[in-house]
Amino acid sequence: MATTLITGGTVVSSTGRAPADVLIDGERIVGVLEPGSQLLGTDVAASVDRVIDATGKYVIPGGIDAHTHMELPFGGTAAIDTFETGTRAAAWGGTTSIIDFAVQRYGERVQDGLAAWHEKAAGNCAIDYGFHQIVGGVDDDSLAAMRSLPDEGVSSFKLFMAYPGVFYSDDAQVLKAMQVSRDTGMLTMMHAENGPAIDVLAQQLVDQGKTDPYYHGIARAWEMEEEATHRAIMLAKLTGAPLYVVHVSAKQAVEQLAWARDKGQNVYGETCPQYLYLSLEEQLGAKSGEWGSFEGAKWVCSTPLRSREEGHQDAMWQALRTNDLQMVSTDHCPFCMKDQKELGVGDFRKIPNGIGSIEHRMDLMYQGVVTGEITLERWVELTSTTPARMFGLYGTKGVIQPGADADVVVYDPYGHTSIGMGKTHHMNMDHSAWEGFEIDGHVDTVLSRGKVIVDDNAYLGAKGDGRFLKRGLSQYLI
Ligand code: DUC
Ligand code: ZN
Ligand code: ZN
Repeated sequence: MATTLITGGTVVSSTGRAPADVLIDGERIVGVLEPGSQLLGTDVAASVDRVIDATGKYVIPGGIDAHTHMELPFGGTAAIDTFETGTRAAAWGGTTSIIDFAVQRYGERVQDGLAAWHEKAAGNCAIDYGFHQIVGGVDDDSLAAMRSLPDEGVSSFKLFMAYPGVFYSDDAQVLKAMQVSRDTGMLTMMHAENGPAIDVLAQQLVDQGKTDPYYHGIARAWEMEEEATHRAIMLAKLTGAPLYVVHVSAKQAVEQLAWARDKGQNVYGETCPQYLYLSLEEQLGAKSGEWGSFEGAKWVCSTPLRSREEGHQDAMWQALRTNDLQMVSTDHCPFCMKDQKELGVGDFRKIPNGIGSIEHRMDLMYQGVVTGEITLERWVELTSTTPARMFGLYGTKGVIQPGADADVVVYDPYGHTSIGMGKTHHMNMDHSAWEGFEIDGHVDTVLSRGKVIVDDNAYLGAKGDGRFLKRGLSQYLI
């Protein structure tokens, strides 16, 4: 087994930073050493197989993106990143583990949905991967099947209060699924938007001829997110289920989470880079290029982008600082403009919902360190350590310490990353929602279980490097 020493860098954890050398043996970290790496009188650097010079750089635990949708069937098409392309792009961006969503729909068996996701991913991933289970059809069979998911290493499931006729669960179904969550310790992940009300508003807008992508965000008003978040909280309170609200974008939804947490309820929330940096106003103003006003389709996702004037983006950053939100995931769900997003020309309801960001999450969140929105330690906590703790991976992932997997990123704070179209990103899309973003930092080297998979702007990994992560229960259960 090869030994590696990462030397000269500053090791950053969720609780502090210090100059230290990281010793790796095979797939594991075996030591975090004083700089200079003398161990029992031996010069460690002279005796290892490989030395990685991290002088002037940060050494952080690999990113964990706990919300991705490779190949998700949606709106008559499917998310364009496969497990192969999406996880490779993740690696480029310093993410070394993902948790994707296996899908069960009405009339289908939960076991079959999970098996299908194993088949898509196995042998194809560049980095380690786990699954949550989407339960899109809550009935007696699926409720019974859900109880054995923790034994399969799937310790969380997602329900949708949106998308009637597709993934939607009504309150009775949510209540029953949350009872399973309470009994098993599985985390209930909630897409909290009032889908039936949104569908009425969307129909009325289309009837008025308001069909541009921008109206997607008007139909999915923040009141719909606030209301559904509150309802999810109350159903979780009633049942005693641990609740994790995904892709929070409305400041009023954060207020609901903070209110419940202040009362001692076990609820958590994530936001995504798009809700920190992008806005409804910019989506409205996007009229460049070949797509004209349809350009806004690049930023159609759900929950939608929110108004900057109303202060949602500032509220998300604040909540990340105050721990009213605990994590940042991407909700990576990429669709090309050609043949995919363009299905919604003339009717925003037909635009497949989703943005691709898996490659940029670590960089985009580091930009928050540069601008002073969050600290360096909080960057690591939001993108790696808390995801590991929240989703039953901590110790193996999310931390640089002896015994942990050697998933390590060497990040150069003096480097630079320009985000452009296809030429500069590695996701499978024909565009980028992040085009034009400039990052004051750069992912230099990425190790996945001890193997260097990205170094000096070159991809050195291989399809099939990644293994399935059998997850334990969340550390956040009480
Ligand atoms: N939101 C998206 O933007 N895409 C897929 C599903 C979801 O909830
Ligand atoms: Zn969702
Ligand atoms: Zn999602």
